[in-house]
Amino acid sequence: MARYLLTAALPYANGPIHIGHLAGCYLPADVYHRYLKAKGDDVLLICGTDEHGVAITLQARKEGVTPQELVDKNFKIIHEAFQGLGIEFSHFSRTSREIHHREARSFFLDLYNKGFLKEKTTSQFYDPVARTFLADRYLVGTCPHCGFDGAYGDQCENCGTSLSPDELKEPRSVLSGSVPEKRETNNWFLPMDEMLNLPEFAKYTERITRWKSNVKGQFHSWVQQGLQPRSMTRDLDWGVPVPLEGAENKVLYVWFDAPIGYLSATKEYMELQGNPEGWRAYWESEDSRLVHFIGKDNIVFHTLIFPMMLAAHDQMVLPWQVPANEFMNLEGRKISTSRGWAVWLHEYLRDVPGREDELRYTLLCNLPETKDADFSWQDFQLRVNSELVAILGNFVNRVMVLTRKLSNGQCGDLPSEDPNTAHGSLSLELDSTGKDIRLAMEQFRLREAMAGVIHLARLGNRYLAETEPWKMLKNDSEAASCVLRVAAELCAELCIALEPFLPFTATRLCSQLQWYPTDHDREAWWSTGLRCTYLTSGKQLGEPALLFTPIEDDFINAQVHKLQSMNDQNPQTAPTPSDPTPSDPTPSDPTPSDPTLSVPNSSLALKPEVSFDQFASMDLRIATILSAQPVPGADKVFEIKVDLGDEQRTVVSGIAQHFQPEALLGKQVLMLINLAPRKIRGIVSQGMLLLAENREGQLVLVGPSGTGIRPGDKVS
Ligand code: B3M
Ligand code: ZN
Repeated sequence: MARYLLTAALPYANGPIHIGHLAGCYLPADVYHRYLKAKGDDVLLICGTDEHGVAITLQARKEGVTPQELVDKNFKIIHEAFQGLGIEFSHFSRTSREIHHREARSFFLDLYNKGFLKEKTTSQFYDPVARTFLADRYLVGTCPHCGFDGAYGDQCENCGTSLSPDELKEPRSVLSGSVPEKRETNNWFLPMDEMLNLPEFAKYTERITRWKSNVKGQFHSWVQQGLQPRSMTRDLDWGVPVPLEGAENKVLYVWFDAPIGYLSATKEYMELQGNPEGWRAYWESEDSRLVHFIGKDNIVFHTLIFPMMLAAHDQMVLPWQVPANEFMNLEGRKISTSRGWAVWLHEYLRDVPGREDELRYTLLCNLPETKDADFSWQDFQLRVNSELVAILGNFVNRVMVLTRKLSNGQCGDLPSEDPNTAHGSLSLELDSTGKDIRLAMEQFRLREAMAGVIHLARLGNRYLAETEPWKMLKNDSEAASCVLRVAAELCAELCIALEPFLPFTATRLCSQLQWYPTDHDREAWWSTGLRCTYLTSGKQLGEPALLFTPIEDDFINAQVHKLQSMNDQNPQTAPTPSDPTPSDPTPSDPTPSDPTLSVPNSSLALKPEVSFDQFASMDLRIATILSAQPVPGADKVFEIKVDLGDEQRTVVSGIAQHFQPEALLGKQVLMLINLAPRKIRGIVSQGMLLLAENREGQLVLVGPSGTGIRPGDKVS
């Protein structure tokens, strides 16, 4: 039994939760938590709202309420929405609570007393009318890149470029509209450059080899860029006051206090449990595994800044894993809350009651684990109708209805053990699929694990199709009853396998079977793969009922219409396509999605028909890879030189997270050579390499190596 402390990024209480947040971290955290619990591990999942920082004060201003009123309102909406979707935290706290303020202050003082926080004077923009220093977001002006008048001090939302306040032309204060002046102010800086060498931190970086490549990539690119001391205090009046003399009117930087929220929430939980020292086992003991579930924009804070803070503090556990996800888009476009381009969880739960697992399922099937993914209402309908209804629901319903017909809902006897029968081979396949599911879970490949669970039901359908018990009902009822018992056992097994992913369905299935797994049943299945006999001969099953019903076209159309009309209400800000990614990345996202490589996200989503002429206009050739090398500052793409027989070309291809450069040398690959050249990362890319994506989201070469084909040969 291992001990785990799981955390899910503390959502800002500046607004509700949307599907992008869910796919980014909350759903994976919940699934993993349920899985570890089922396996019998000692595990906590900690979360809460992040209630400080400029994100809150700006939104409160916009809504004309106080920051406190805003966070009180959103805490409630967020917390209830999570509960509604079955996201189960061990504890859900808030960073505005007294215990958190106390904890954050004492953490800061501890680092200060150890010499890790250095005071420095810098000059910052100051609003002489509002009499306050201005955070980057409180400055607007003209973007030096695109000329948009309304760019913020940290980013231009028109062209996506990240800015520093000094780059803004004609800066104005958001608060008073006045022209800001520069004034000197003191703040306290964390010397990140020096802290890289802390022994605790250095030891921790060895774990990083085991991490997902997107996380590793960002970590390394931050370190390679060279770390700078970073200010951990701000001139703001909303947050945790800095516990030092001479720091009046200053608060802790929100990214200093927020991750400490994981610790203060654990302490609060343990106090509520009547075990005030209980947090130590999770935060201080060497055998504890700290896992941060986050989205990719939070990677630097969870792999560098917070671990450095922990390393500088006493005896703290540093992250064991940071399974960060990429972004979830919506209908092919970036989710944008300001543009109304989002599906809000609390609205979904209100408008589509009783379909919690349908949303969980669609998101789990599309988790952006290795690259940005997409949610569309059409895919939602397809997933529900052709997978949940047609595979899972259909299997269970057939078993329930046939058992009712045959024996009034009573279970028959099990057949004798014989590997050469249909149930023998079913059993072998169930074993091996179960093994795949468990391995995928251990490696944080939740999408694949979800697919594996549906495959169990698919195997059940196949078994029924082979044995055709409906034909035996009359003349060989004993054989039919054995077959249906085997199938009912699989339904029971599905209760266990489904629980971490689709808990509402698991509960409904249990009550249909009138059977509930014990802790031992769960533990055996999830930790060792032991499949028990769950039911007994003569056991009475419950009433058959449909687990899922199809989603009608009208529903989908209404949802798409709602999105569109929300978007129309924000006319000056039409959604931008999410791909290709515009211009330079922000520092927290050094890896924009690569426009040269288009792989369909879902094998089910067919593209529209093309004419023969359209097809014939594509010049497809065989290319041999001559060299592949990383592109500085972009960890997803390689610069690749290829031989096309009578010419050599360069392409920039987004395959860097799937191959070592050496593994590509000499390989043949399909290439679209008449794609218009385009500049990517400053390199002109002259074509596109075509690869296949397997079920795990890994790219695979599909070139014809070894078949006597030469570079430049046509493909038609
Ligand atoms: N509130 C940012 C976010 O919601 C931030 C996470 C804090 S985790 C300690 O993306
Ligand atoms: Zn701009």
